[in-house]
Amino acid sequence: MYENEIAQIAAKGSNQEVYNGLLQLAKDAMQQRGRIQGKKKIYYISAEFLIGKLLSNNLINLGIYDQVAEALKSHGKSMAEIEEIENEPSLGNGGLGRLAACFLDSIATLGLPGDGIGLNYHLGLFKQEFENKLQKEVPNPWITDKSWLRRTDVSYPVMLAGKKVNSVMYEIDVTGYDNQCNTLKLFDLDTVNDTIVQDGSIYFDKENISKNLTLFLYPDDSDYQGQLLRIYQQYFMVSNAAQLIIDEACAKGSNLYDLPDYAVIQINDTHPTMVIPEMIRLLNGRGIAMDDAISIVSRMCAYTNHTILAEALEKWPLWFLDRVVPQLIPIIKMLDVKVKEKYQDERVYIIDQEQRVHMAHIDIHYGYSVNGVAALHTQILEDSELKPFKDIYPNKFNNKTNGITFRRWLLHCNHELAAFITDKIGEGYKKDAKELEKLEAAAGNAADLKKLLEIKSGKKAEFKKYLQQKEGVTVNENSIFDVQVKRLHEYKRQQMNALYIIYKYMQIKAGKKPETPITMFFGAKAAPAYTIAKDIIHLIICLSEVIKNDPDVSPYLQVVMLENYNVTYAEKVIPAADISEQISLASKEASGTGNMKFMLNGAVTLGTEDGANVEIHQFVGDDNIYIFGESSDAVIEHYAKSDYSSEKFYDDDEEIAKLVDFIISKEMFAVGDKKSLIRLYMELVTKDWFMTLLDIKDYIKVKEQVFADYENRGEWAKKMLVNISKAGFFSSDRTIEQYNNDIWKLK
Ligand code: 26V
Repeated sequence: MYENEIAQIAAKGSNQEVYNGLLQLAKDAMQQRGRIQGKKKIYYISAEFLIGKLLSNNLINLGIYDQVAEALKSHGKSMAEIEEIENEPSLGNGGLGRLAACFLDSIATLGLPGDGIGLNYHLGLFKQEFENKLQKEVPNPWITDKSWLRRTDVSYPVMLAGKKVNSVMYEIDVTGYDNQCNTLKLFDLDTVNDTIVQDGSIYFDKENISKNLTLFLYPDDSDYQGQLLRIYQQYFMVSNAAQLIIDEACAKGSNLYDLPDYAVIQINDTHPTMVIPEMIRLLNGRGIAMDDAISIVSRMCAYTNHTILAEALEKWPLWFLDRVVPQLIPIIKMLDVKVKEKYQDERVYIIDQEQRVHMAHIDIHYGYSVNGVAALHTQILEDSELKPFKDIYPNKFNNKTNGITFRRWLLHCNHELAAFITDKIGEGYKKDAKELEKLEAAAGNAADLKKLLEIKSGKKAEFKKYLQQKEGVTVNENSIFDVQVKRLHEYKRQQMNALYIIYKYMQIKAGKKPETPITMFFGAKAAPAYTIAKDIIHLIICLSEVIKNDPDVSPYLQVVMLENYNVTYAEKVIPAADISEQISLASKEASGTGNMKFMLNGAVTLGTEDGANVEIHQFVGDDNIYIFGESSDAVIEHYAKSDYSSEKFYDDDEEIAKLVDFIISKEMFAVGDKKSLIRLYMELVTKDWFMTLLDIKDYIKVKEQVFADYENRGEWAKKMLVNISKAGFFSSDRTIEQYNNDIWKLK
């Protein structure tokens, strides 16, 4: 198919022309494929869709990737060069947004009618730059003249603080793998004006809603105006969603009382929670009695929880909501009264004594399903965080362990590995990921294992080249690639990995050189107002510098902090990784999805028993993963008893103190910002909320074992093979099948 068109496009002069041609071809092809149809549709409402670049992914799903790549090659061009032209939309922070993107791919691939609904942030999340070894945030415009976005004439009125605005809906087609299309619908306002962001700063006038509503993803909400803006965004998103859902259902013949037969809404974390009162308000406005409206909406909405961190659970002061969405206040108050009439337990109230609205509580009382995102996470929700709700609604709770799309995270990002797998077990795994299990038996001989190691070496060399071009950094492709890439947060404990670097540095200084040199890669954005997170970035960059400048150490150890880590970067670094760092404090990482991407690409996990690591451990067995650290039960107990004291660990253990002290050593002060280093040092010694010092020694011990085991290349290759073979469970196709069977019930 499309032979002539592809040949013509490939023959064009500039990369930009080729890109434009392929973009149009893919868009036309998706239109021709048609829409996935069905009476009942899933609406996945999410404030974030971290979709990444779309060209390769769409060509793969359309089945014309190889053809295009061949044609380009015959004209001396490569897919990689053409991909460079596309901007990556940064419409997400991290795992939650990327999960939404993987889910859209799987929903379409399984042929389920389902659309994503979100916001068309003009500048997305900030772009990260490093200046003086510190993170600097700059705007990241991504919308260009020709793009995947399609403007529609769908528009809805939305009342924001008593003033009416009219939305405009954009669409991006989502093609299933060898299947028809769904759409991602992104709402926007025509009045939003990118020029209010002056001088490359991400700070702007947050008062002027009509000009800035969809300018940024989650503007810094450390201040009051930022928080208000976030409520404006959330309401704008869900009011549009609710109006669209009602319209589409009515067009298919719904009388509104039977709305749950036409639409199911998955609420991705609490950001879209206001869809519940908004939908009730709209139905009531169309003449449906309040109790009926509540019953209809409650049978349509399902909620996914993505974190147990208290600071991330949204609680909006009632008067904030009153300023932005006064029309919802009577509804929210009524929903709260009904709860208070039924239950005398303050922990389940929607509006608390301080007049704050607990968004998750709305979801749990007025939705029909509550799910966590990995087995351990769901268990913790049921047993502790949400226990009072579990007692009231035992049947609402369920687990849906996260997954990733194998189209992007294997077929697209690791052609060599995909070809090897296909050669061994055929194409079946592309549609049924569980078939990957066949690989263990099919590829266990010495020649196959050698080939697996060669593929990894190839990806390391490729990444080395990319890094050289992109950042001007040269790494040793024969070193061990140890990778920790994820948002920066104290609970993810990048600081513990940094303490290991200090340990290794000291060991090498003392003459204990590693058998194989080690390169430690980090990639992480910190929230603009999260001081300690920024201090940790600074620490890592300073360590990188100290080591680089030390000729005793630099041949054996290198630290690289990747600038502006994003989906595109992930696609390059994950296939090149030997070791996957998943070292969160047990109980704190709801699931993690990077862990699954690394596993699928043959990296071995070094991690705590947290989130989906627990399930990865069960699948691969003790010999193919490295687990360390205190259990989630022990950690939860430490919090309950408030008996963890980092000061005690520091005072009682000289080895630990030596590592922490290095942060404020003269070597570090020579390259870094004294204030930031001292602040981080103090934080670790006196607070350490996420118990770095509790696990550091076990971490060092197990990490040393990992590096020792790496030396037996044959045995290591077997571990890689088992990890790849057992990754099938972590396909988002499996996750979506479970959402559909247990929650959505579309077919
Ligand atoms: C949000 C915030 C916002 C305010 C300050 C601190 C803070 C800390 C964490 C978060 C996370 C919000 C929810 C989230 O992104 N959760 C992630 O969801 C992924 C997909 O389910 C999951 O794999 C990750 O473990 C989980 O952290």
